[in-house]
Amino acid sequence: MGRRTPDVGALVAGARDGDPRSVARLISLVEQESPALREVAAALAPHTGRAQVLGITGPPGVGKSTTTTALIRGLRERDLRVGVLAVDPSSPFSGGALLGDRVRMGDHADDPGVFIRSMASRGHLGGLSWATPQALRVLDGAGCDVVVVETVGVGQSELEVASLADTTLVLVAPGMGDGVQAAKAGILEVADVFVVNKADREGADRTTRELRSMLTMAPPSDWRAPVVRTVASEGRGVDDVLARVEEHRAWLASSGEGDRRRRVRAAREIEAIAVGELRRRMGDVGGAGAVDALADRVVAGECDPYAAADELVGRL
Ligand SMILES: Nc1nc2c(ncn2[C@@H]2O[C@H](COP(=O)(O)OP(=O)(O)OP(=O)(O)O)[C@@H](O)[C@H]2O)c(=O)[nH]1
Ligand SMILES: [Mg+2]
Repeated sequence: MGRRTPDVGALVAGARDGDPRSVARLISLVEQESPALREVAAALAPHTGRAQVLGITGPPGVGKSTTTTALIRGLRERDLRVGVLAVDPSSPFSGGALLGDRVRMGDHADDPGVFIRSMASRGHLGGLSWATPQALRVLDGAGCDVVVVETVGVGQSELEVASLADTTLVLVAPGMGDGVQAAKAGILEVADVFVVNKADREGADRTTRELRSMLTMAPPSDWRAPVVRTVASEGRGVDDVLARVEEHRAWLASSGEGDRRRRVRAAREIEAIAVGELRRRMGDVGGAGAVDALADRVVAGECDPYAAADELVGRL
């Protein structure tokens, strides 16, 4: 099998058998925007839609990776297969098949039920890579019951992770002044579960109280985000987080909200692909100097830019 002509069928079959190298290769094809992507997507489609996507966001250093590692342990105890996509992590993970060279491995590197992959965020700082939804599909297709997406909460990325996830965990820690700030930044609406991590530190009570009182002011909803306290570095509170995640999963199913979120997600994906395709065709159309020729006419006052744009679009 050459690098240039991947045997997509074999890779997808391998991924479904839990072969980490096949999973890694498929995610690489996604990252490289391989021409084989369409074939990959088509081959994966019948095998996707099962995984629960768990978004984890929060400010730098709040304990996202530590929490993810603790969640992996809890999920493995429940005999669930876990995938992890870390978007630009600055700290190492442990516990599973390393799908690439950007994340260092820890103590239980040989667990075949865990796939971990780090992805560079492209486009904007801290934001989710455009490739993340496709990589999610690979892990879903590879039979992961839960896929955790960790992204550092700066700017828009917590909103982005929430748009990808079925269930979004927002982490805060005492003493970082994050409780209030998080709420102000609109995080209140995206959090399905709040986690006050580093509960071993002073101020955890206050942060928890602040969050709870802010939540009482949120607009009424069928689902009220619970506030859970954890000491992720010691695994404390993690079972409680998993219990809330399970409750949220059940609520998503019974309320119809789960289907609604997935439809929104699929619609965004389709739009992004379509816009990308239009851009590419636009490039083809404009490539032969067509835009330059139109620009000359606009500069010469022979036509206005709207008419020129219409002409260009008309050639697509
Ligand atoms: N005291 C205490 N320290 C913790 C806890 N959880 C994590 N830490 C420590 O906090 C530091 C940051 O943890 P990470 O899990 O790397 O945090 P992160 O949010 O993934 O960080 P970035 O990916 O860089 O944004 C590490 O030194 C952890 O050991 C906790 O519950 N209590
Ligand atoms: Mg991290």
